[in-house]
Amino acid sequence: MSSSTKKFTIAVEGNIGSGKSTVLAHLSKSSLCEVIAEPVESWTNLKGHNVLAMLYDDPHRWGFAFQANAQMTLAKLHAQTTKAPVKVMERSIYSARYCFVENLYRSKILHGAEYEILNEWFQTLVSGGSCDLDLIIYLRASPETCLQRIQMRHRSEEESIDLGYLQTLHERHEEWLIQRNRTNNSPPVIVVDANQTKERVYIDTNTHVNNLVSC
Ligand code: DCP
Repeated sequence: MSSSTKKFTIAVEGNIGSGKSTVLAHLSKSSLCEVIAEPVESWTNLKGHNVLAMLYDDPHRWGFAFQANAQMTLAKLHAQTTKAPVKVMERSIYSARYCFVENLYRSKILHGAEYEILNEWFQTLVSGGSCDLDLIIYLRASPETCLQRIQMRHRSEEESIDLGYLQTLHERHEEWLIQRNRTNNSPPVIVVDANQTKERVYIDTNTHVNNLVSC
């Protein structure tokens, strides 16, 4: 395939409140990109059930169900084809597994058996290649910045999120994307300083998307 017709898939990753949605809204204005937003709406209304609120209200009861559903919905988005040269995803099945599932397990919220079941499903879902990525853009923000942004946006389900939770999730992102301890078949990772103003973050991400397509 020539470089002009080759298609790319990018995942925009980063902690809760790091600014993924605003970066995606910005990239959606580019004719190069087709944006696939994370299905948060389907998590707050799963045939009338708000599984995101249920997760935060009682993580021991709902952590497994929430993450099973998140993995499945994300796998479907990975399999979706797009017309534009660059498909941009908000998060991926990889952050569901390496950040959220891992964090719930290490916090002793997920039982060992639940963790193994989710891991087995994850391995099966990614094994066919439909979840492959060409690039990860990591919006790296301090947990303090993320907390401020979460408090400003007032998503009702997230009122219980505190700095400690964001710090542990930040560590999971760092282990995965900076220390690279999941290196098997991992795509390249570009780190963008997401503590900057959103205008600076837009400029940086645009540059990386253009570089990917032109190389
Ligand atoms: N979530 C979760 N487990 C996952 C994926 C998400 O518990 N596997 C939760 C965390 C948040 C909500 O879903 O409460 C959405 O989180 P994201 O960080 O994916 O999306 P945001 O909209 O918060 O991102 P941003 O603020 O960067 O735009």
